[in-house]
Amino acid sequence: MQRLSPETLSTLPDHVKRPGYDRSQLKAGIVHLGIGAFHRGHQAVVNDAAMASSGDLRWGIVGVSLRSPDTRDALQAQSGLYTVSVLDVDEEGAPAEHLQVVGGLLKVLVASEDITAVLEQIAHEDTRIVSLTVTEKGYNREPATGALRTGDAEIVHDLAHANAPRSALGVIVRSLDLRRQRGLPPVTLLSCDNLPSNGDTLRGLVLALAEQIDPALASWISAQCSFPNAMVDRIVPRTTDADRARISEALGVEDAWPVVGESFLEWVVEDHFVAGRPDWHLGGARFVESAEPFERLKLRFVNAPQSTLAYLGASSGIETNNKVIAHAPFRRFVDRMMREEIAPTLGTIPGVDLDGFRARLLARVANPALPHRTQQVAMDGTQKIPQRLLGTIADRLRANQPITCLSLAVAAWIHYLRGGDAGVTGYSINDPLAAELAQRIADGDRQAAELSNPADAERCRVAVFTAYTALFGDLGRAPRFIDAVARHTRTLRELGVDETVSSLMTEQE
Ligand code: CS2
Repeated sequence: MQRLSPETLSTLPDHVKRPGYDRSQLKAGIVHLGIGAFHRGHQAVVNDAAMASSGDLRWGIVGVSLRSPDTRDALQAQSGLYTVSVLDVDEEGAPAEHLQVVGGLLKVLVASEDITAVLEQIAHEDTRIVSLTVTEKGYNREPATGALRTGDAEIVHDLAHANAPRSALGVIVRSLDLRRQRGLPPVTLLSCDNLPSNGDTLRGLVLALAEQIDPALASWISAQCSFPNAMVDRIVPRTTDADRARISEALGVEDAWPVVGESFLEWVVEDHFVAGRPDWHLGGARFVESAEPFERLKLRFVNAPQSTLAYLGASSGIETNNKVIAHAPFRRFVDRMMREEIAPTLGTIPGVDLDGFRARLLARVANPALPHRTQQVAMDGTQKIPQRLLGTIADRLRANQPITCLSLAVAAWIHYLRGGDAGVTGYSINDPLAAELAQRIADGDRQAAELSNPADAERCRVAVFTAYTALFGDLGRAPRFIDAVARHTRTLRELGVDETVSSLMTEQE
């Protein structure tokens, strides 16, 4: 089979959408750090639509992989072209797939192979925006406070070798230094990761690192560059070999790394761009003065239910989130958690009807055409749980409100870390702090072994675990929180996930 490439574009079937502009005229206005599936199925799609509608072609994208050459190796032979497959079900419930070839990605650089090329690309005069999807752990931050983890191995390295950085933060700081030294204009740094106030967070981390390298540089960045906050939303699971084969077959040419996603797409961005920006609103983005309410909605009302379903599912041996939510007790549980415990913490969000949003989210997760692996969503819990679940719990405890369902979500995570239900095998914990988590669980078990009353022993296990302040902050010492979680971890271990959730739902009816 021939490869997808500029030469084979004209051979694609008519139903495949193609770039609606002249690729040869593109300039590289955007450098994107973390060129994984999410960016390619989200920002790059909006950017393509905006360039096609506006004719402003200054916004081609140079992708950067910080470590792995995989994406570059797959896309180089395709001159950066790749397919986005939108997978939904039609009105009769049959899977429906729409294919689009995205053209805005010019090339992919691999920082671990050639850091100079990456730094020079950001320090190029055409670059106006540096955007990021490096996932939560790519920010080298303390999960509870968001502060720079100065003891982190990557940060220690970047402080010692500021000219050859490894972390995304180090790359940004060094390349901004080159821009400043060369008298080039500042750029906008745009985080597109699922973090609270992601732009402000990125700004704080970049400045903290820059300050230690050169305070004058920190002042320049602070005065010149902008860091808009943004809410991003689209379910984009990891591409499978079956996706590759099906999509290549439909194209009639091989695409080595297409991206699959749902039709739903949201991007709410604060309009603070110091060096101009594409007309992304022409591709479906919304520009606002403050993205904070939307980010909160996203983390608490989209990501928290997804994580909860993933922990319930992964620890009871269910492979994908659409299958987890197809199980009625799990669906009713998550619906109730959203309605009774999360929605009241969200306040009023302009233009958003929370009941409609909840129903739509449940339908999005249930999409049978788009299986999202529970283990994929379950990974990196330490980096996700604080903003997805713990903030909501802390708000509710402050207001003296029940946390029955939310504490079960946290307990399900702990149950997952302990290996899940009896008989569920074959997974390992994928988390940058996995060793610390395992140590806490072992310490809790050792201390609990000294207690004869099973309820006291369980409480002790949970208290030792949640005393991990870098993760839980003060919440981890709150007796109401510890009691609520311990009640559930005990039943999860004794009865398993299904019975715990089912009996909770019956009990509350
Ligand atoms: C998911 C997200 O993997 C995960 O942690 O919760 O990738 C989620 O699908 C997206 O944020 C949806 O916008």
